Amino acid sequence: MVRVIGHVDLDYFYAQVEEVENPSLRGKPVLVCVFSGRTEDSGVVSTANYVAREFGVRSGMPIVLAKKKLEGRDAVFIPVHDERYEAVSDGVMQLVGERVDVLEKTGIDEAFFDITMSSGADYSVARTLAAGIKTAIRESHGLSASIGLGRSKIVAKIASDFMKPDGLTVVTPESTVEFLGPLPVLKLYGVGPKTAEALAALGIRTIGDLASFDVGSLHERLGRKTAAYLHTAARGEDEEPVTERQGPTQLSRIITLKRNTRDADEAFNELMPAMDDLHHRLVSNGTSFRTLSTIGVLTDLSVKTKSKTFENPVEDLSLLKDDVRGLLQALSGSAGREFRRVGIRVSELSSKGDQTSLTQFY
Ligand code: DGT
Ligand code: CA
Ligand code: CA
Repeated sequence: MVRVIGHVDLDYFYAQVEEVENPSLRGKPVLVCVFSGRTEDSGVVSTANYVAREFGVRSGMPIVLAKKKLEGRDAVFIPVHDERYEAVSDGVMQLVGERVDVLEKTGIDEAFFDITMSSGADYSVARTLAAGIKTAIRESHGLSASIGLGRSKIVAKIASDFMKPDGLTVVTPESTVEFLGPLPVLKLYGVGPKTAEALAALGIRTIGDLASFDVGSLHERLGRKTAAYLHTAARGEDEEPVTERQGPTQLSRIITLKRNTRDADEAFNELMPAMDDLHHRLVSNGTSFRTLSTIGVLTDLSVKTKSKTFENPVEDLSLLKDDVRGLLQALSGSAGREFRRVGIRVSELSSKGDQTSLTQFY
């Protein structure tokens, strides 16, 4: 099955958090710095906003050098506030986690996600979901993020970096080879300066050069494993799954209706098998949930949801058919358009024997 993998990365993260904290900083060069304390200016730039980057300032640059580049520019130098960034990171990750099938956090400001199921493997639905994630991050944290979507982690990661800041780059399976082709090999995950140099010696500079290079000769020069990896990566065909590190935070099922409709009962009847399937998944894992949502993808591909939160964890989803029907009716009433797809989602999950999360509920 074709997958829809995403990579989300917050823009100029530490500096942007500082701008949210103090909006008067906007428009000025802002540099978040790790001051080593040896002398007033010793230390390095942790990150800088895009205004400062215009003047050549980069992460890791000595503060002294950055000061030179920004002389007379009214630049602001701020010490790092790690706890602040951690808290924002937690909030953003939770919010993204609630909107995707699987989330894999890979750094303080970035994560891979899989939305194959929730998009029904439809890249136009996936684009809408990703735009919704960006909006949610902006609305609840005031931050811009860049998102890339593609068939694999390699493609998603390159795509999120492609149009920074505030980017949304969707690389469909069909356009993958064309998208990757002109990019330098250094953009490929796992290709550092050393490998890039070895490849340059073979006349390989772009990912396209790599994709069309004879695999046999690549084996000879770089060894079997590296060659095999590079060959697959150059086509964006890596199979590496997105893996949740702490168990899922939500589970969902979405289906495409036989025909577009505003009729909630008709939609409900078609959703039933998916609801049963989700019920069995929950029972077999011993998982209960507190929030039940229905999802409607409308004919204009906009995505709407209605949710209901229960006071205590619910173990038996099959008892909630009337609630699901009611949520679908409310959704259809407020949507103003026909449904194209409908779905069901349970979140705020807890598992039997998971005492810590159970006690949190009481
Ligand atoms: P972006 O994603 O290019 O818009 O900019 P950032 O600043 O978000 O860069 P990213 O995603 O590579 O790093 C996330 C945060 O990690 C960044 O805001 C500050 C910190 N960081 C990144 N590189 C360095 C570094 O070289 N030194 C230190 N101390 N911190 C760094
Ligand atoms: Ca970033
Ligand atoms: Ca990052």
